[in-house]
Amino acid sequence: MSNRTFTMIKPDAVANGHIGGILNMINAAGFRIVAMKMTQLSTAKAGEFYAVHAERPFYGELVEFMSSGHIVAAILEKDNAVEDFRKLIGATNPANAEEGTIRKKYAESIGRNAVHGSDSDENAAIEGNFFFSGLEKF
Ligand code: DAT
Ligand code: MG
Repeated sequence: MSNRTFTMIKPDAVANGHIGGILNMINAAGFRIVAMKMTQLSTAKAGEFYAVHAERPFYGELVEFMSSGHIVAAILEKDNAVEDFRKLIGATNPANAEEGTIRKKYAESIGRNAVHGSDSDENAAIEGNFFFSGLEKF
């Protein structure tokens, strides 16, 4: 069990002015922000980040959406970070997300679902390294 995970605040939530609200929920749940940046992904970079979904029918839509505007990328620290953060963000489809989760509050749809959260310790490390250099991760 690692104590770090990786998140993105997605273009829908950034465009709708929810960066502050989402960061408040992240801090209130006990996560420390280790590293953070705001940037916009090219379609190539978004495609690389989501390469694991390349064969899924929604891949094109996902890549287009994730490169459509600014995102906030961050590495978060807490005991049991990956599992606890997945609980905090809620189900992929906000229609199934529990009360009190970030997606319940801020997601618009299954595609425009406000936040990303890594699904394993291995992917948390890969995804954190995709956005941040060693110098930034202290
Ligand atoms: P999660 O982000 O909860 O880990 P995932 O890894 O299964 O979900 O999918 C990655 C993203 O792809 C998800 O956050 C939104 C998009 N997506 C997933 N299923 C979708 C669908 N059926 N239609 C449109 N977009 C979808
Ligand atoms: Mg996933």
